[in-house]
Amino acid sequence: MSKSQIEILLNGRLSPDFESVLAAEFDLCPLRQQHDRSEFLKVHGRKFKGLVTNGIVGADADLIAALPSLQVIASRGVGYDKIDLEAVKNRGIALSNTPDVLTDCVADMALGALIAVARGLILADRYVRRGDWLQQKFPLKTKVSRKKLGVVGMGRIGRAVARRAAGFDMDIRYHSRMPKAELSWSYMDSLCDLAHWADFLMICTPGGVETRHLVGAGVLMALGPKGILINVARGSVVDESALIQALVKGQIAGAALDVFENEPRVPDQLLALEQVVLLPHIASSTHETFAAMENLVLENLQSFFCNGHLVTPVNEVGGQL
Ligand code: 8YV
Repeated sequence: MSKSQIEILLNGRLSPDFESVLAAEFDLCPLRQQHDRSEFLKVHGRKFKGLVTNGIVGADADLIAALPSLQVIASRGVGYDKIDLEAVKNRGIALSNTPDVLTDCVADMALGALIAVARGLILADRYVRRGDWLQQKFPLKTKVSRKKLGVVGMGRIGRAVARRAAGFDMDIRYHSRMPKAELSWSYMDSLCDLAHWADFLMICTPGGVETRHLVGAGVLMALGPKGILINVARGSVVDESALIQALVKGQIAGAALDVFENEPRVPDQLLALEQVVLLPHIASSTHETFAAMENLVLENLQSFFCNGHLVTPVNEVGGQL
């Protein structure tokens, strides 16, 4: 395809190679290169028909308002909680995300994080490097197979996690807004009851206002002193202060967190806790998955500007991961 004259604004970063691919096809302008963003948008905002972003940075109401000709937003990532959906809907802007292609990697990482915290993998690695193994054997940790896994949010990622957990002979139950008739795993209407039942509680639900602080002090108390929390969804789903309290007081046994309320800033109290595995929001971060997500961003833009249709449109508010 030869380079089109269509002006696209880039908010946030994509892979450098992919930014070059986009720049070869569209008139691409990375917003980060502008020293005075609001002045730039005041002068040039009107010319952009497309906005490309990622799931972490998104597009807030102010940015969308500064782009009066905007027709389409293509976001890399499945979560779109950082995109102001009200503005998108009011203006009739088309919005695409990149579902499915990241599901495997996120689910792989979810199980990896669960095993890492339960079996103490990160601590064990440090133990060997420090030479402590020469003195004594590494302490016993928690078994993973045949345990009870509670999945919060049974969309694509929750299901992929559950399928993997079934391979570990785990007993699986889930909580979501509605039971899914097509699934054989047991549904639990109350998140507290699910947490009480589970050994491991896995958060796979979308972020946003609807799920903000869904996991708070009550759910953590219910999970109990042997329970482990794993979050590969959004930091906003967990009340981080309540989580820190629960960990410090031994009300839960441990946690594996790929996402944080104010990432990339992680509270000092969490940094100090050995029973927590901390990951820098990398559940989908593989060469293969990023290439697939970015390819989908490109396909969405090409399709939209060719025939007005998106390949993977975001159809509903509060969709599933
Ligand atoms: C990515 C994610 O880190 O897809 C999401 O919603 O959180 C992650 O897969 C990011 O969004 C990629 O841009």
